[in-house]
Amino acid sequence: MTESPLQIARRAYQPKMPQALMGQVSLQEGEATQSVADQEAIRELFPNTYGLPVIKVESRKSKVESHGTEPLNVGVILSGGQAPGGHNVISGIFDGLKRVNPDGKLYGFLGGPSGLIDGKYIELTADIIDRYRNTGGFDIIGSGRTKLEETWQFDKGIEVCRQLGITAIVIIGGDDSNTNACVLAEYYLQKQCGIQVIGCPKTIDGDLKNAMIETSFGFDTACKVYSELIGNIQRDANSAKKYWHFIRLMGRSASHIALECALQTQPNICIISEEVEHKQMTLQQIVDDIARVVAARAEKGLNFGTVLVPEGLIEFIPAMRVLIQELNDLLADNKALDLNGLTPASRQLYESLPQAIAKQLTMDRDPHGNVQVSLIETEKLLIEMVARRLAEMKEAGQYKGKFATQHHFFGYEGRCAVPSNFDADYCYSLGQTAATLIAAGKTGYMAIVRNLTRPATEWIAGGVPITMMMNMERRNGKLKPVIQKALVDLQGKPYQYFVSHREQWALSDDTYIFPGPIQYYGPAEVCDQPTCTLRLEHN
Ligand code: FBP
Repeated sequence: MTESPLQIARRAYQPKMPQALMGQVSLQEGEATQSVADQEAIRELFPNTYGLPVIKVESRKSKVESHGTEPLNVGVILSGGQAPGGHNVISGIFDGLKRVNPDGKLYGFLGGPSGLIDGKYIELTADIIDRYRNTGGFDIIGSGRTKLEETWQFDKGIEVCRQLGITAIVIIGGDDSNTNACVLAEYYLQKQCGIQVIGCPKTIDGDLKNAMIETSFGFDTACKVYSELIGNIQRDANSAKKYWHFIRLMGRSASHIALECALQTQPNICIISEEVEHKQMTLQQIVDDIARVVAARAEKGLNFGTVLVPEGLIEFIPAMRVLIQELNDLLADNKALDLNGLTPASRQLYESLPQAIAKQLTMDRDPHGNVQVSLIETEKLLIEMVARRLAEMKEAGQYKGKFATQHHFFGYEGRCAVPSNFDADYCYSLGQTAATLIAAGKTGYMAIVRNLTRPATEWIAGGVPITMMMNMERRNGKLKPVIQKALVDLQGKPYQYFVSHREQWALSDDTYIFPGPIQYYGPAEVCDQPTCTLRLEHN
């Protein structure tokens, strides 16, 4: 046997999708749009793709609206980290193209954006697509983090597309990849080379969302997987009553994953990096807050608990951010570390850190010379510092409990999970929408599907001009047009709900929630629920 029974069953799953995408479609165009900020600068950089209208896909009784029913040859690229549902975006594009004309072809560029430049591709035939329907992972064509941002790369892309007769490219990626998709769309329009570019919102981190994009795909499944694991740990903690579990959760900068998992599982503590930054908290203040809860629970005889730590925390602590920046500068060009090069405040902070963490801060650099924060074991740092603080409190007679700990990091466990029904349906719909936009001759758009807290048949499909989501930001010392990254909104309902419950969750012995594994077959209230974040945001 080479496949599990679930794998076989999932292959036959027919994703649900918006009613409007099921038959003949027509596209309704709204008003001209503007970028979210820096309008003049963005307009100047994107003269051909700026100001396009938002598009809504609607049902239509007659013929498919497209710039002909000629077969379409399309290339697809997976960009960046894996996210559950990518294969369904691709199968949605495939089915959408075949619906326009069965002679249309879909090519997959291998290993991410570099596949386009290097001309590495496969034709995605029905046989291949069928093997990957509703599966997790990006292994159908692989992914990569090469950035498409230079003219020679765009020109190489034209050459490769011409050889294959490709007239449209779909880039499935996060904020940076979609920004690059827009730059590519603009360049191809300027060159009048007849290649459209459409983006799709992907990332488990959940930070590609805004007024037009309700959520990025993969966030739902990843959070459900992590929440299952956290729930299991909470059940264990509740049973053994002897460990504090510190759990670091992926998500790069933003704390959306940690917040969503907190809403799903109700842990004793969840740190939100955006709050830490807003309150200008020090590492010691975070440690003191945790120690306070540990001591208060110990008073009640509860020497156990759970703490959720967002992956990006360290960079949101203002003093740590300064230290990391200074270390990046000091260590540039592989120079040996000379602590005298640090400012006195940074040096003091550096020397106060547990040795192992201080070492991680100096060792792990990415190809751009930046510290790789995801490799810093913040959960261990916190454990060590909280233990130190509790020892002081014990000395002072303020704490009598026991502090035995376990640490965990959940990230890769969730990125390639079998997509939840939500992600399977959402991604397939995104793929179908992308094909619809291509058939209508659109470029510079991201495929979107909205109204996601309603049943899938009521979802609204469409396209949003990528320039509409852009502003100018400083990157590597230069002002660049980029899609705004969404951090946790401290005024938003998900965070507000968390704040209004966290004190109760901190001290209680019966508020844990145990979500259990993702369910694929059964009643909709068990299998098709979107995330708590989406439900709170959209009521
Ligand atoms: P994307 O933003 O590309 O979707 O990647 C998300 C992510 O999983 C982050 O949560 C994490 O910090 C990072 O990728 C890990 O990167 P890598 O796969 O290179 O280890």
